[in-house]
Amino acid sequence: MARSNEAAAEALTEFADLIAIMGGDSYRIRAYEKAARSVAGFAHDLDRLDVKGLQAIPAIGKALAEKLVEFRETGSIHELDELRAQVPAGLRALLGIPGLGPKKARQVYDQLGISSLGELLDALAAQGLRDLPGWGAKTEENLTRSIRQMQEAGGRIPLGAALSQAEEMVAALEGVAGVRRITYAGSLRRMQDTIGDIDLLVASTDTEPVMAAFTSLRTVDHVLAQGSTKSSVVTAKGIQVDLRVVSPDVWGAALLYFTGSKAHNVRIREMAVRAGLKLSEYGLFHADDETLVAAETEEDVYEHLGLPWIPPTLREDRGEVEAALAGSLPDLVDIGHIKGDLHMHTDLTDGLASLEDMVAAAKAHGYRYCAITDHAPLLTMQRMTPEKALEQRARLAKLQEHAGLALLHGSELNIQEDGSLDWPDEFLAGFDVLVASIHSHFRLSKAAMTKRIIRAMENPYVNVIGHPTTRNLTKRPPVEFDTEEVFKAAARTGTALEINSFPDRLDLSDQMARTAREYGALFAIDTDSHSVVHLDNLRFGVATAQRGWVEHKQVVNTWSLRDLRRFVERKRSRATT
Ligand code: DGT
Ligand code: CA
Ligand code: CA
Ligand code: ZN
Repeated sequence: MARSNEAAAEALTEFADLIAIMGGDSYRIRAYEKAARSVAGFAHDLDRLDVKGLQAIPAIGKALAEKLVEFRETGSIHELDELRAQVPAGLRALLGIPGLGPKKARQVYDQLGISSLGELLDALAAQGLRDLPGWGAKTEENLTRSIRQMQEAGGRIPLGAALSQAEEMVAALEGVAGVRRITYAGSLRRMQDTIGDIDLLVASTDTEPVMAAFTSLRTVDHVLAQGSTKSSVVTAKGIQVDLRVVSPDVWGAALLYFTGSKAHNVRIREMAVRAGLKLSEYGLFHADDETLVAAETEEDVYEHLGLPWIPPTLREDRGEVEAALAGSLPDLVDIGHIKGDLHMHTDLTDGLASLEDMVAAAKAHGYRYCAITDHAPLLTMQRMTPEKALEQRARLAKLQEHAGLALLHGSELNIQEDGSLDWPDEFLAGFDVLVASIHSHFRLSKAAMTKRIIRAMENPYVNVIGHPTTRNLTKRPPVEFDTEEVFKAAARTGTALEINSFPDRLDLSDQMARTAREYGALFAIDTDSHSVVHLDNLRFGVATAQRGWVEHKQVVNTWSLRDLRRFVERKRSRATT
């Protein structure tokens, strides 16, 4: 989405909130909310449209179109500024607190004089809100939970942003004199979906120049601590980075220690103790005479603990030590196993690249096949039609002649509130493969959501459920459904669950994938690419799958084209017999 669309959507949302807080009429509030969503989902850059063009966007009438033009030209909207001026600053400070909403914000401000998040938290702690009209103990609880969720997510950085920051720093320090090895450790090496801080590890015998180079990197905003073996900085993007320098001969022990997780470390340290050994970041030692047993490589340390090397993505003390001891670690999916991407968009809907460019990019990634899955008509702002889909199919057939990989024609269908889909089965039958996803009605009851997803999976033409929980790590919590029911149905109907590789989605999450796997579900690790560069996100999806213990044979897009086609055919034929 273009940045200007995002900014305009934000202004419209603020409009809606301010009208609500002033007790304005609900029809107007809804109109602004709807317009905000419409603008946010609009595929083209608003900047290119005049008042007339803007009115072609759903939910944008003439008055709103004029406001959008004003916003673009002056950077603000007069009427919005006036509204802002009418709302006291303390009340405005309460806007945007998750779970509060404009009406409740007004209540706590008017009746209790609360005008900051801190005051609100104090009042919650003192159970001082439950007696307000319309509130109760449950309301307090829900609000506390929402705020906690925001605060927990607040300090953590999505994996994608952390990784590019870390790689940039590693590249800048690699050449510094005396640096023998350098890598990132911690939750980033374990590829957790969000990262608290980045941990860099350097092997060197000369710490001084490394520390000097680290603390004076261009991306460093300020230095928190500088020592001879440990320093911490905060980058311009607000990310904390810790750097440790260790002696090259203890590299393995240090890497193991600083990769964590803490829980994994505790487990293997206990194993060491039981074996009469002692494990620290300096090595594995005999407990009695402190002689060194192993330190140089991770493999060495694990081996002397009686364990095979355990991949970092598994190191969470979620059974990996037991599995390693039993020789039953999962045969994890790896990036090299992926034979094609089953979820890619083009500029026919909200993608940025042409069909030709997306196909070329898939080929450049060495794929055997790829599926083009533009949005279907029910996502109305994308303006898909059957004619356009058929025309795309013809273009794809033409491209196939010289493609060098199999081009599959698909679509990303919209799972409606009741679980039905965009097109009738006869039309769906013309596609090679279909993804179906939730793009609306995120807040159904758990029971209704479960039924909705299962109904979609029961459609014989749906092969993959896209981003199954619709979570966005910085914006939206996951939708709620009965995981057991849904994952069982996925296995039963032969519908793969997507592990969406977009770094702010990673959906299914690691833990959800682990559960789904236990119910026998299959997976598709897709990028949901909306541009050529997004294809590179695959590694995030693969890492998430690994963290969910997913094996390569459980991932349908590691299969040969023939097996993938059989997977599609089997589901279709089961339905017609
Ligand atoms: P984060 O930064 O919150 O995303 O998570 P981590 O796992 O990167 O944690 P962090 O940065 O506090 O520490 C990096 C690693 O260092 C951690 O995964 C394990 C190790 N570590 C840190 N503190 C302790 C500790 O008190 N005990 C043990 N056993 N290991 C620790
Ligand atoms: Ca960390
Ligand atoms: Ca750290
Ligand atoms: Zn998509």
